[in-house]
Amino acid sequence: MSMPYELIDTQYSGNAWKVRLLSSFLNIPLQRFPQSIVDGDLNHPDIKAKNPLQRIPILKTRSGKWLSESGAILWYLAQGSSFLPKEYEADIVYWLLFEQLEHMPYFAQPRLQIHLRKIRQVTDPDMQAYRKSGHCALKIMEENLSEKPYLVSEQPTIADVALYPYTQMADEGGYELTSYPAVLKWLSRIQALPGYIPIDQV
Ligand SMILES: N[C@@H](CCC(=O)N[C@@H](CS)C(=O)NCC(=O)O)C(=O)O
Repeated sequence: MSMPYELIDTQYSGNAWKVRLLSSFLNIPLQRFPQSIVDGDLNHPDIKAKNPLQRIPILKTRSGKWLSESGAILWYLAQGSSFLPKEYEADIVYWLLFEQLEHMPYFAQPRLQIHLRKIRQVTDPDMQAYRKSGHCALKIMEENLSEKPYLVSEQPTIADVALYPYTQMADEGGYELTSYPAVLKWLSRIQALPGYIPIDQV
């Protein structure tokens, strides 16, 4: 077995879960260095030297360089595997950008503020505004997933891994997904893949 990759993460970050999930699907060993966001671990100069934005996940690549941004890490780890097929690279870039620009903020923020930090109510207007944008993203996913089992093809790719965590945890931000049957089936399909791990698996 090859040397494990070093991953700086936190247990309940959806962005970090993407990396652990892909590593488990691909049987890539990881050595985790979990941080506590609330305790200010990310303010440490060591973290700033690895990612000037002081956010996790951060992965040490084989060249010794520290790589941040979950989409970049997924791309790096998936190279040469079925999760990054050459013929769908442009489609995968589309979904990675979609996830960061049109999806993740509208799911991660209400989850963080309502469920994790408990500083907002589900009915607060700013939380409703996040969900309004999030529903636009869900409609686009629903249309695509009504035509095929995974976002870009018949097989799972890093596009699915990128979009999965925050969609799966949407209820923690006050979302109701019953009007997205294709999205719900896709979530179940991903959970049934060999190597699937839940967010709280240590
Ligand atoms: N675009 C980044 C976002 C990373 C991110 O926001 N990570 C959160 C945890 S989910 C974090 O480190 N938050 C700490 C902070 O912003 O202070 C990615 O996809 O990796």
